[in-house]
Amino acid sequence: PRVTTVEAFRLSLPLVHAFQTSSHRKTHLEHILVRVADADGAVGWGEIASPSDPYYCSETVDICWLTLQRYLAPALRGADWDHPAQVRALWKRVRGHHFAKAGLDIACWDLWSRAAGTPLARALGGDRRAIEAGVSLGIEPTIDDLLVQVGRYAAEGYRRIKLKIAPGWDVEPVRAVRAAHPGLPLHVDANGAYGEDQSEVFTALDRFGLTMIEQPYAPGALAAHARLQARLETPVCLDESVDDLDQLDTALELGAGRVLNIKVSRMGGLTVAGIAHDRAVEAGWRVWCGGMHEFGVGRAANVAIAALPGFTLPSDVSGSDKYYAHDVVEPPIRATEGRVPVPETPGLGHEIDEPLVRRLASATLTV
Ligand code: OSB
Ligand code: MG
Repeated sequence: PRVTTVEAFRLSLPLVHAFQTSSHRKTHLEHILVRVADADGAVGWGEIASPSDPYYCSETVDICWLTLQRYLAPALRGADWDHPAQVRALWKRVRGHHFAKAGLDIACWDLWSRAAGTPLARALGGDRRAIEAGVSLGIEPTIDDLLVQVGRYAAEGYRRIKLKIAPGWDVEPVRAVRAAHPGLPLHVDANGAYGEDQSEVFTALDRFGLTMIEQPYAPGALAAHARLQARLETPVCLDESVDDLDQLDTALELGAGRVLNIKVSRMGGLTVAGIAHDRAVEAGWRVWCGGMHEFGVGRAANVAIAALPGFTLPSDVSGSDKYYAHDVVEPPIRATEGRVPVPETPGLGHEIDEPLVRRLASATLTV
C-alpha cells in the first residue's frame, strides 16, 4: 500500500470513575485517533494513547501531535510498503516518540489486515479465540472504597486484580484486599514510585502471594530491579523500564525481573510488541499485555496482540465500560466472565464511529 492521507483527531472522553496512580489523578482522558487512507481507498485506524502530562513517560499528547505532524505522518505519506512490519523503518531516524509511532503503526496494521480480509490478531500470529482480562484499580480515598472496587470487579469475573501502590498506600491496602479475597490473583504496580532505600516495603509485600510486583523502581534502575528480584520470591514485572528491544535485552541479561508488561504504545507499535513477546518468552519470562486506558481503537489493538501464544497472564484489557460510558468503537470491547473475545472479522474487528470522532475532535490535522 501507499498511504496518501493521514488524518489525526484529538479527543477527550470522561472517565466513569476517577483514576489515581502514584503520580496523579485523572477524570478525563485525551487521546489522538489517527486515520490513514491509501491510494486504493483502503482505510485504517490507530490510537495514540499518551498521557496528557509527562508523569508516566516524557511523551505527552501535545508532543505527540507535533511529532506526528512534523515528522511521522510526512515520513509515512507517499511511501510504498508491502507489509506493516516495514513501516517502522520509515521513521527509524526519529529517536523515541513511541506512543506517536504506535498510533501510525496500528493504523497501518489495521489498513493492511482489513484490505487482506484477515483479523488483526491472525495477521500478528495470534491463535487465541478469547483472551483473559484483568483490571487495574487506582488509589482510592480509603481502604473501604478500594474493597468496594475490588469486590465489584472480582464479582464480574475478571481473572486478576492489580492495585496501584505508592509510599503510604502499599502494605495496608494489600493486606486488606488479601484478607477479603484469599484466593484472588492479585498484583501491585508502583509506577516506579520507590527508591532502593525503601525496599523493605517489597520484603513485606513478598508475603501476600502476589502474582508480581510491577515497576517498583524508576525506569532506568535495571540493576536495582535485578538486585530486588534476586532476593524476592514474587516475580518482578517491568513496565516503564522497557520501551525498546535494547532495554529488553539488558533486562533479560541482568535478570531484572521475570515478567514483562508489553504495551503496544510504550514499545512503539504492534510490530515491536510482537518481537518483544518472542524474545521475552524465549528467555523464559512470562508476558501479558498492559494498557494505557485506551479508547476502543487502541484497546482492540491490545486484544489483537494479546492473542499471541506467549501472553499467558491476564492482560489489562478490561471492557470499555470500566473506563468510558460511550466508546468510539462499535461494538464496544466487552469482557464476559473475565474473557474478551478475539474478533474474527478483518482488521481491528470493531467499526470506528467516524461521525462521532469528527464531532468530538477538539483539533484535527491532515497530512
Ligand atoms: O502503569 O500500567 C500502568 C494506565 C496509565 C498509565 C500507566 C498504567 C496504566 C494502567 C491502566 O495500569 C491499565 C489499563 O489500561 O487498563
Ligand atoms: Mg504499569
